[in-house]
Amino acid sequence: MIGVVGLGISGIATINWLMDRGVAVHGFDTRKAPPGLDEIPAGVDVSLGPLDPMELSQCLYLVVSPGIPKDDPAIVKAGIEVIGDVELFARNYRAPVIAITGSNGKSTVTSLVGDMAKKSGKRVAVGGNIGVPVLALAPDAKLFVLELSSFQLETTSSLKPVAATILNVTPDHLDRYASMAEYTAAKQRVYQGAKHCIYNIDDPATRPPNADRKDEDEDDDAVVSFGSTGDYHISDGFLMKGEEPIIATKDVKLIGRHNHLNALAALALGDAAGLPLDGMIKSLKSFGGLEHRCEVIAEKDGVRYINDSKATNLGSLEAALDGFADIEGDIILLAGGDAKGAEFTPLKAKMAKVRELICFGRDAEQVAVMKDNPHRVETLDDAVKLAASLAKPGDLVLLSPACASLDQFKNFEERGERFRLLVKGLK
Ligand code: LK3
Repeated sequence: MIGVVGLGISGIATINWLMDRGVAVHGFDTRKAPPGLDEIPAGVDVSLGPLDPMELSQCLYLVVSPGIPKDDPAIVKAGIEVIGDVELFARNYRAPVIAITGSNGKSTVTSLVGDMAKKSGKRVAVGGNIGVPVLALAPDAKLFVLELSSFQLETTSSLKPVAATILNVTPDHLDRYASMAEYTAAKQRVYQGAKHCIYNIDDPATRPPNADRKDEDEDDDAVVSFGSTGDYHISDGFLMKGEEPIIATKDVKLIGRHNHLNALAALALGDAAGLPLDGMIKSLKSFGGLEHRCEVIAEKDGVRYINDSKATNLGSLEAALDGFADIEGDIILLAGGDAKGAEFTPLKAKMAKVRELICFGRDAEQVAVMKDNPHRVETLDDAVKLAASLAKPGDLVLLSPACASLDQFKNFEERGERFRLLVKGLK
C-alpha cells in the first residue's frame, strides 16, 4: 500500500495513476473536507484530520503534496520514504524533460517553451506546478516541459532533465523556509543530473555548482548563461545567441525587460533540447502571455484595469511596477493576502508611480508599510470599489497582490476571476 498525503489536485492525480496500475492506495489529508474528496475513486481508504504516524507507517512509502512540509513531525515520525508526484513521474517516464523553476516567470517560460515545442511539431506535454499535475500528463509525449516549485523539488531526486533552469531567486515562502539559503538550496536541486544547466548570469543564487568549470572552458555547453551578458543576452534591441541576433525585441510579443529575459531563457532551454530555431522564433512572435499575469481586462472611463493576480510575491509586484514605469497616469495598487512572512519595506523605493495603495486580506497591515497613507479594507470586493472611486482618467488600477491568495480564495486563479467579475460589474 502506498500513502498519498494531501488530497488536492496533484494528490488525486497520483491516486488515479496508482489505481490504474493496480496499486493499493491510502489517502491522507489534515483537513476534514479536502477539496478533492468526492473525486477519489472507490476502493481507496481515506484518513482525515491530524496525521497519525502509526497509520502512515503502514504504507510502503508516502507521496506527499507540495502543500505539506516533508518534515512535518508526523511524517518524520512514520520513518518511511517520502517522495513527491514528480519523483514518481521521474521513476516511470523516459521521454526528455525540460525543468523550469524560479521565484518569478516560471509559468511564462514553461508555457513559452511548450508553445515553441508545439510550433516545432513536437508531441509535447506541459505541466507540473502549472495547470496539469505531472501524473495526469499524456504519457506518450515525446517531450515534457515541467514547471517545478521549490516544494516539488524538495521531494524529487531522480528527474535528470535534458535542460534545467533557475530563472531567479527572490524572497518567497519564508513562512516555510528558515532562510533564503534554504529556499535557494531547494531550487538548486533542479540541476541534479541535468544535461544542460541554464542560469541567470545576473543572479548568483541561480548559478549551478558546475559553473566554475565553464569559466575555464567557454565551449562547455553543460552550463549556459542568459542575462545582461552571457551566452544569451540582449544587445541593441535584439535577443542574441552569442554573436548571432535571433529576433528584434520589438518583434517579441511579450513586453517588458523581465519578459525579454524570460524569452532568452526559453531560447536557451529550447536549444538545449534540440528545438529548431524557426519554430522558437515563430512562438516568440505570437505567444501573448498568461491569464492573471499583467492582463488588461477592461478600460472604463479612461481607467485601465490590470489583473496580475499571479503576483504572489514581492518580486513579481516589482516586475509589474517596472513594466508600468512609463505610463502617463498613476497607479492605484491593490495588494495583500497571505504575506508568507515577507518583509515589504524594500518595495517602498518602487512606489513612485503609485498614487494610492489599497491593502486587503489577512496581512493588509504588513503590506501597508510599502507606502505612506495607505488605505486598508477587508476584501478584494471593497478594494475594487474604493479603487474605482479614486481613479482618474489615464490611471491604472493594478491588482498585483504580492501575497498568496489562500487566506480568502482557493488560489490566485479564483482571486483573478473575482477581480474580473468585480471590474465587469462597475458602473
Ligand atoms: O506555496 S505554494 O506552492 N503556492 C502558493 C504560493 O504562494 O506560491 C499559491 C498561492 C496562490 O495560489 O494564491 C502551495 C501552497 C499550499 C498548497 C496546498 C496544497 C497543495 C499545494 C500547495 C502549494 O494542498 C494542501 C494539501 C496538504 C494538506 C495535507
